[in-house]
Amino acid sequence: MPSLFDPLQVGKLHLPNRIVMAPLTRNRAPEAIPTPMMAEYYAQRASAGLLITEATAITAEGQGYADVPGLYGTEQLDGWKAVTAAVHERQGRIVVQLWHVGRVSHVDLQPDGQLPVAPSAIAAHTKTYVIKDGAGKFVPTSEPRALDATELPRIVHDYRHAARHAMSTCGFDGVEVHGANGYLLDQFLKTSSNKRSDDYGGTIENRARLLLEVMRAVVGEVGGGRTGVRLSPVTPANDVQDDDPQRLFEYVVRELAPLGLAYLHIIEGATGGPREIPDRPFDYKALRDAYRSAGGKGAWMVNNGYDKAMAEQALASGAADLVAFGKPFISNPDLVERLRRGAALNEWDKTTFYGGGAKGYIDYPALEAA
Ligand code: 8OZ
Repeated sequence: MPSLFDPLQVGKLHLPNRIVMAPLTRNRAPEAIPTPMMAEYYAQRASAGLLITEATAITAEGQGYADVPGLYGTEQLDGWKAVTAAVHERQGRIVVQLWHVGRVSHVDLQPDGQLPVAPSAIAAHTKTYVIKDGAGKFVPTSEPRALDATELPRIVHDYRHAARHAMSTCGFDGVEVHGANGYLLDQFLKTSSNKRSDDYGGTIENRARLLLEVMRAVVGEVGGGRTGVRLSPVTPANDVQDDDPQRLFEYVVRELAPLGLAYLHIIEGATGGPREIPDRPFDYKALRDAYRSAGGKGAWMVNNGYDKAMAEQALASGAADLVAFGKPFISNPDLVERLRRGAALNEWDKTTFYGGGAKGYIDYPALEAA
C-alpha cells in the first residue's frame, strides 16, 4: 500500500515523498520581481516531495494582482534563479506555475492601462488587488476586451517563451500550466466566460483548443516529463461555470493523455473551499478513468482540504498518486516531517496570506530536530 512517505518517479522528476506544496499566491514580489525572502520561504519548504511556485505571470498582460511575480523581465528571471538555487541547495525540487489571468485584472495593472484580455468581453464578477499611491485596495476587475483569433498564436508563444526561460535561465525542474481557477485558459474552457463563435468557442473541442495548444507548445519546449497542468472542473473561483463540466474535462484529459505529462493536478470542488458543491456535482473517478483509458500515465495529483488521513486514504484507494497541501504549508515549513511524526501543526494566520513581509511568511517554526 503506497504511503505519503514513499518516493515516486513523476515523469523525469524523482520525488522523495508524495506530499506536494500547492501553488500559493503570497503577493510579496514588488515590481513582480522575486526577492531573497521568497528564496528563503521556498528553501524552508524544500522537504516537500515537490514545490509548485505561486502563480507567476508569463507576460505583463498576464498580470492581475499587485506584487505577484512574473517570468518575463531580466530581474524577474534572476530573482527566480536565486529561488531555485536556494531550493536545490536544500535538495528540493521546484516547478513554476505559468499564469495568464485573462480578464481577472484591472487596467491599473495592465501595460499602458490597456484593457485586460479574455475570450469574450464579459467582466468577471470578482475583485483584484491593486496598490495605488502606496495604498493597497480590492477593486472590481475591469471589463476585458475579447482577444482576436489572430492574437492567440502570440499567447501560445508567450507560454512557450516563459517555459523556455523557466528551464534554461531560472533553473526550474519543470513547469505547471495554470489551467484552473477562472484564469485565461479556464475562461476559454468554460461556457460562462467563452461566447466566441470562431474555432476557439462553442463546442467542447473549440473551447479546449487554446489550453491544448498551450500544453503542446510547452511540452515541445520542456518535455512532457517536466510538465504538469492544473485544472479545476467545477470551481466557482473568479466567476466561471460550465454547462457540462464532466464532458468538457473528460475530453480535455483524453487529449492530454498522449502528451506524456509528469502530472495532472486536479482541484476538487471550490478552490480553497468546500470539496462538494451542491449544484455542481462532479465524478473525479470518471475523470481519472477517462485519462487512464486514453493511455495517460502521468501522476494524478489531488488538492483541496486534505489532511493526513484523507491523503493516506486517497493513495491507498488509488484515487491519487500525489496530494497537494496549501494552507498547511504556509504555516508548517516542515509539513512532511510533522505529518510523518503525527506532530501538531502550526495554525496559519490568514491576515498575512497576501502581502506584507517576513511575518507570517518565513517566521513559522519548524520542529526541533528529533
Ligand atoms: C488567491 C489570490 C490571488 C490569486 C489562484 C492564483 O486561485 C490564484 C490566486 C489565489 O489560482
